[in-house]
Amino acid sequence: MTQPRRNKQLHPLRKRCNNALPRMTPRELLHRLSSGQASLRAACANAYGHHPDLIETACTRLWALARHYADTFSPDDSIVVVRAPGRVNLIGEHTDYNGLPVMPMAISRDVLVMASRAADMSVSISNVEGMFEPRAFLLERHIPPFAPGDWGNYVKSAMQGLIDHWGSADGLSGLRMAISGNVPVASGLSSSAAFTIACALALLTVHKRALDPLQFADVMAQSDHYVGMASGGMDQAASILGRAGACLKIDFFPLRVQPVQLPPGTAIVVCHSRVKAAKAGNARDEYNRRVVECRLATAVLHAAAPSSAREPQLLSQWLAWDTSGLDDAVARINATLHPEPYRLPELARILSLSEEKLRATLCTTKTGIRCSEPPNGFHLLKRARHVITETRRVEAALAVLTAMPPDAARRFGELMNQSHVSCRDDYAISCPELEELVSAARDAGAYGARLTGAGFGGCTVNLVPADAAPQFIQAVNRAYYAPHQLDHLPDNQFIFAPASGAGVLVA
Ligand code: NG1
Repeated sequence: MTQPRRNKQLHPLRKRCNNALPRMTPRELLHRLSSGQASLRAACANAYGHHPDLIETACTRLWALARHYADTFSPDDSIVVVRAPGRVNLIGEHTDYNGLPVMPMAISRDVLVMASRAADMSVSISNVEGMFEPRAFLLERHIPPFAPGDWGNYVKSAMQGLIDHWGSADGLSGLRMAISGNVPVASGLSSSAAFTIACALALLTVHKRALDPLQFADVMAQSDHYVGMASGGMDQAASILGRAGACLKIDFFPLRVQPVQLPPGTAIVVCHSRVKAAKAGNARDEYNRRVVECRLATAVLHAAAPSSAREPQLLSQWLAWDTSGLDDAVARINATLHPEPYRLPELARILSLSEEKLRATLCTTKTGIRCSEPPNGFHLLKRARHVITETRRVEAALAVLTAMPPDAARRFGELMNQSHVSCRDDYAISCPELEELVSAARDAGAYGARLTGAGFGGCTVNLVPADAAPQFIQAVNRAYYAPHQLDHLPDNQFIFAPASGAGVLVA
């Protein structure tokens, strides 16, 4: 059990709330917003950047949040306001749950939570946009989930994650929370991580409890299992540890973060395919199956050449004992795993396990979801090859962005293009719409274009010359959105600069 640290100096993410305002009521916040108070604008600038449009948008959202809170709960509660951003992954796809590196950046779209201490242990949540029905539950040591797929489980997962970390719900009281978000949902931009982190940060801030940001990211990655995902920790790390102006090279076990600059004169444009990559249903099954295939590949690789060390659970652990480096690891994967899909009887024989044992262990995710054998069998060679070559591309991207040669944009873009091919051909996570978008982006002059996030829909991420970004957007609009009659929709394309991570606006 970990005791909460109460030292004020260690307040969570204090560095990010340098300009945080003291606790106030929604009524006072509305008053300050209507009078355009400088300290409020400074808090917004600190979180979102100094451009007047960004500050205006932030103030408008805060206004709606305060009004909603006042109408739903009370205008006179003593409230905190926290935010947590979504993220876009530049390179390093499906590597995180293998313990291997990623390179995302936090984005300016985020989830805002206004919260106050409840008089009892109840947590009540209301959504400004009306996308989600209100929910209420009790804070307790073990919080029973709502029905599977219920959005309220994301709030519960945040609270349960922190309670598990502390080992008890002692000293906590419930919360009243109003939530507002503008991260597109089911698009691969981590709206769910932004959501859970903002809820957890609200609980921390209301109770003035401390958590080191790296530890916070670890706790939040663990809490994801509450909603049945066997994901890695990229989304949580990016949302919590994001830096304005920098993307992040993130390594796992232990979690480490290295900020890196994008090539000068480039911009990141994200294009939404408008195919929903919903994490309930098929996309989740496909995601969990990739996780299982990687574990099976690790076991088969280890069985072929056992090391004296403990049996590896993750491809990162298998790699660590293969001291000869990534190129050699790719060669060993190609030499050891056969291209034909693996069937359970063959796997059981190779791993000296009964089929039942295999189903109950390697074919079951950490969250207890049993992954049945796909009709065509498990694709181990392709999945393992993607993960290891993707790791090599992340390391190559880091080298390019650290050395920053004159042709850094072209070289980084080329690595993104190679990543996309591997995601499509070896990991099989693309879809026709993403393919169309990627080729539209290449035709429109992107240095690099690839799907981003889990795949099966969602967004592409594109590295483009900054001064040509508006023309790029128009060209992709003509090539993709207009022919699909999607061009009337809002939020098809975004220009994102790396944004700061989760933080506190009103403490
Ligand atoms: P998305 O679906 O893009 O939020 C998912 C995982 C990540 C990572 C990527 C693939 C969740 C919540 N997140 O991201 O951890 O594995 O896929 O790189 O499932």
